[in-house]
Amino acid sequence: MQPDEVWGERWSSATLPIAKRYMTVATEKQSLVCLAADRRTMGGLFELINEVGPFIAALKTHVDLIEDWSPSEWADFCALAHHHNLLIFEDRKFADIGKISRSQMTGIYNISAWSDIVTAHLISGPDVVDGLQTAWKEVNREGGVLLLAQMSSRGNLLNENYTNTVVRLGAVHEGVLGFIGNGSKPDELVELRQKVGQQKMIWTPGVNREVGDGEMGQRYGDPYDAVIAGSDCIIVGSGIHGAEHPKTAAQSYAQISWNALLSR
Ligand code: 5BU
Repeated sequence: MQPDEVWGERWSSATLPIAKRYMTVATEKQSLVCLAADRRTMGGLFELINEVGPFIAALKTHVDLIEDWSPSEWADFCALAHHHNLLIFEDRKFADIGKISRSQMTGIYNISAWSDIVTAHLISGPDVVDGLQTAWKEVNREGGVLLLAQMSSRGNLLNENYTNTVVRLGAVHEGVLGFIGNGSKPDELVELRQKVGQQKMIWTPGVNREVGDGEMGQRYGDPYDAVIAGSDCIIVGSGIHGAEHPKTAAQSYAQISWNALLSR
């Protein structure tokens, strides 16, 4: 199957190269799964990617979680991710003014050098996106920003008004790959998709086959329902890395998400 057949308007109206890259990889691997690789050691990360790499399309990192992080091991880790044809997504949730966000893409972790996607809050205004895009341009790389339009955690302060503003500003910004939506609430996702339209992506954390409340205010919705409601990528963490058999779990999330996309 070719990506344009599977993704329809999302493919034909995508403007960012990274959007097409994601859709191509997801089609090749028949998986709409982004693994939230929340492991605290480099060894743990390597082990996880070696196990589930073939069944996921993207890898979401929190680089500042890793206790034994070093630039050289991180370079090896990124090479392994590329070997598995994975997009690398640093969930940094940038929120500062444009020029500081741009600088925060460098620094000790040098995020602009290896990330394909990053998250940002739009609380400081749209210049945060320009700052992040400038950082990628400065190292001759292309990337895309996912704006937090919703969150999966209970009691979050991203109310409907705020969501609407983020979508209105983000939908017309060419540096924006799409939006983070709340994977735990399919009804909210349907509404978000209506607001976003067909062009931009919606990626959703808060997804687990065991629906309900998670640890410390996290909430989970069903992976199939999330894709049917309009999610283009299910972000799954503990559903995979916390499973008894991460490989089997990853295969299962891949299959569910792919079937849901085909039905959609
Ligand atoms: P979990 O183990 O599937 O609950 O992991 C979820 C991941 O998604 C974790 O890395 C969070 O930082 C991330 N996340 C989230 O859970 N909810 C959100 O609204 C956003 C990110 Br934005």
